Order: sequence, then structure tokens, then C-alpha cells
Amino acid sequence: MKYLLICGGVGGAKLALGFSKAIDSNSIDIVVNTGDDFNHLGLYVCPDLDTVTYTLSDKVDLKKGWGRSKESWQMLTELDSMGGDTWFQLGDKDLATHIYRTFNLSKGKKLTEVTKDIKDSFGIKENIYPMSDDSVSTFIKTKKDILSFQEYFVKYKCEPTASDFVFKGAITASFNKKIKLDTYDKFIICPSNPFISIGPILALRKFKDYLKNRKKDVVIVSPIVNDRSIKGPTSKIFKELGFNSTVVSVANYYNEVSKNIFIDNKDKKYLNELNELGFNVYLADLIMKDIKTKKNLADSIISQLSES
Ligand code: FO1
Repeated sequence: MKYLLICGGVGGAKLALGFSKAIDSNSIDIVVNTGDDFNHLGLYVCPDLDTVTYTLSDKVDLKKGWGRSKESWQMLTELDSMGGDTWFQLGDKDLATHIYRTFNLSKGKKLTEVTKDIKDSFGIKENIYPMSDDSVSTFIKTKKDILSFQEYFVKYKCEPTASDFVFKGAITASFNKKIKLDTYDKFIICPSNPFISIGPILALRKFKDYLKNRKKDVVIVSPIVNDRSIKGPTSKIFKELGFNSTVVSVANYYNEVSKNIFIDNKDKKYLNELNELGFNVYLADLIMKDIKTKKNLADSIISQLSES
């Protein structure tokens, strides 16, 4: 069985790590959101690609979920003393990744190639692919303004009320051509934010259409547990858009591309409602607090899908 993990940042990376501990590296590939990517201080920063890379190589800051562990911040301190822009925190080790990427992109390499070079240098065997080599940028429409992703997420800490999402460039961007979709048996939508992490990937029309045709092989892992986001603003955004913050809303969001959902054991009360909507429902413990629970979740997904 071969799996394509469809992945945003922190939540998706945790499940990808679980899979990497549960199954042979040839059996999983990971496609990652690049809608969060942006130019900052002259550097090309790809937060979700880096979160997945650092997580899979056990080099992530586990407390924050992003950035490097045992990080130092000398550059940022110096920049601050010059009155430079420090709202987006770039650690010294992390900086090397952005410099390496920016330099190689400027030499004409594709993001896919640079991502492979970086993940190889971190000793990662699994393939990690950016969703596209073309630029796609997420913007959040709020009551007052249209914000770029990192302004919304980091500068304003997800506080503005979101009313819509724009994935600039998605109409013309191509889904990563290195990813041979027919080679996968199952497509796992990781427990990342549906709107801002998975949304940009599904905004790539051909990929979404492909998933629609493979609907029975597409499996959602809910980012909502016990009516709350596992992490981040998923629950807040569902409510702002007028939906309940429940696994039912997650299922409805992905309704066009999947009829299979993993929900947490704490959400058993929604089983009947999901079944009535035509969903095959799988139960598991979705909270991944350490390496054991990450692997356990991957094991549970693999075994339940092999039985179905
Ligand atoms: N998230 C924050 O909340 N604050 C930061 O200053 C910040 C810096 C940062 C630097 C590099 C990187 O790869 C990620 C970083 N993140 C930061 C995380 C990132 O903004 C988000 O986790 C993702 O874009 C959402 O998936």
C-alpha cells in the first residue's frame, strides 16, 4: 500500500512523522502546502516545508511545533538593535535553510529540487514535495482588510475575523509534476487546517479533480477533536464562517473529495450523523502528544484502512 500524505504545517508534520515510524519510507510520499511561503528580509521562507523537514528529522522545536530545536537567536537580537523587522522570528539555525533555499532558487533551481536537497541533507528518506513549483500565495479576507498569510497568522496572531480565503496564483499553478498520482493507493488528508493549510493544495484544480475521481481512496484525519482545534485557528475559523466547530463540519468541508473520515474516540457522538451523510467513519486517538501517540495513530490508520 502506498500513501500520499497531504500536509500543512505542524499537525500534518506530526502525522507524517508517525507514518515515517510506522511504515517503510518507500510507502509514503508527502505533499506540502506552499501557500504560506513568502519573501521576508530578502529570503524565501517556506514554513510548512521546513516544519515537515525539521519534524521528520527530529530537529524541530517540539514546544512550538515549528523552527529548530536548541535554536539560538543572535541574528534576530542584532537585527532588533538596528530597528529591523523582527515580528517573524528567524532563528540562527533556521536561517541557514532560508539562505540555502533563496540562493539556489536564485540560481534557477526549482523549489522541488531545493526541497529535496534540504531534506536529503537532514537525512530524511521519505519524499517531501512542495505542492507546486509555481507561486501560490494565501490571503485572508477579514472584516477590515485583506491580509497576507503570515501577517494574519504571526503578526496579528489569527485575531482578525476571517471571512474568506484567496489563493493567488492557484488558477494557473500546476500541481507538482514529480508526484505520480496513479501510484498511490490512499490519499491521507492530514489533520492540518482545512482552510489555510489544505485549502491551497485543493485550490490546484487538477489535483482536486483527481481526488474527486478517487474519492473512495481519500481519507480525512480530523483536525477537530471534542469540538476544538487540536492546534491553531481551525475551530475559530469554522465559527467565524458560520459553521459549528465539529467533525461534521470538517466532513462537510471535504465532502467533494472524500467520504472517509478518522475522528477521535471522544467524538463518537457524531458517528450516526456522519454515517447519514454517507461517510465511512473510523475511530482513533487523534491527539499526538509524543512519538508513541504519533506512531500509534499512523498504525491505527494503516491497519483500519487495510481492513476496509
Ligand atoms: N510562527 C509564529 O507563530 N511566529 C513566528 O515568528 C514564526 C516564525 C517562523 C519561522 C520559520 C518557520 O519555518 C516558521 C515560522 N512560524 C512562526 C510558523 C509558521 O508561520 C506557521 O506555523 C505556518 O506558516 C502555518 O502552518
